[in-house]
Amino acid sequence: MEKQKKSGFIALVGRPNVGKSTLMNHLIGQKIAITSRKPQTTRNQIRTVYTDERGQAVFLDTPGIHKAQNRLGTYMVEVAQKTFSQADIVMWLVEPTTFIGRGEQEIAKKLRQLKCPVFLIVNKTDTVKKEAVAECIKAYRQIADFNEVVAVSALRSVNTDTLLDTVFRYLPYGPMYYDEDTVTDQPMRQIAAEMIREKALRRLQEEIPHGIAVTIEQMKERPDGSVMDIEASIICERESHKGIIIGKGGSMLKAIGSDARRDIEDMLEMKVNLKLFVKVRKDWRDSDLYMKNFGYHE
Ligand code: GDP
Ligand code: K
Ligand code: MG
Repeated sequence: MEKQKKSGFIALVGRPNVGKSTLMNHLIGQKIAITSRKPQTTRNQIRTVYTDERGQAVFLDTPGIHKAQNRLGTYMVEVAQKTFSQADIVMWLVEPTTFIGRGEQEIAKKLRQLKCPVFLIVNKTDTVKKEAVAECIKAYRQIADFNEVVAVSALRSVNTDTLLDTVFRYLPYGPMYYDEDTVTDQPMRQIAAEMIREKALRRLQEEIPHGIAVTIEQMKERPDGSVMDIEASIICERESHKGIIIGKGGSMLKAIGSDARRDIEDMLEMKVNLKLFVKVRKDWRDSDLYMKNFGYHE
């Protein structure tokens, strides 16, 4: 008789830049969620699916819980809270420090209302001494109760196997929600858009705040299957930003495009012909219409 499988949803929460996307990518062994040094890279909820002989773990990456500054901010907080309610396990990722800020207090408050198991995951242990990790755990134990505490380095995949073992110990028996070779439920278009946005954020450094979005206008495979033609627009809030994104003689846009093209080619495993445009849309972050247009909705 075949052994019964386990399955369920694991919500990843934690302040921006703590390494949620990095951890997910390393758990499933490939790049799906984009990562960067800038906070708030992840806007929508991204599901990542890990399957092995034990069953299926579906990870829900969320935007950090933080004070909403505009409509987009409010939306992100709502997504984060919704994720909690769907979870079989909540994993709280933290930096390996004893600093507990207002954001952490907020998360702790939310976690106290949950009935499901909560894990504390201390990430980036490659950057500090063992004692610092122990101190960190002690500090967090004073503000919340945890069913499990695991120290990892998502970047170097240290202890991530232990984390998976722990996850499977807690998951209930259940059905496989996805095919065994599915790694994400994000449509290719959306992943391609996120990859372009990541490259733009990297290249633009601090020059442009979070006021950019990316839309895919066209994504079409040539009939002979040789090339994927993609047309995409980078949307910014100001004319002056447009100039920066395009760069001298188009150099910045070209660099963003070739960075993104390489990643998209890796993902699709085929040649990509990428055309990038830049558009100005004032106040898109406060506009419901544009948010829908950009895919920030269910
Ligand atoms: P998110 O905002 O929580 O999704 O964070 P990201 O996954 O985008 O990571 C933010 C930054 O932290 C990136 O530059 C990562 O490379 C880095 N990072 C993530 N995990 C680790 C880790 O275990 N060790 C170190 N040294 N850096 C990490
Ligand atoms: K980030
Ligand atoms: Mg992220």
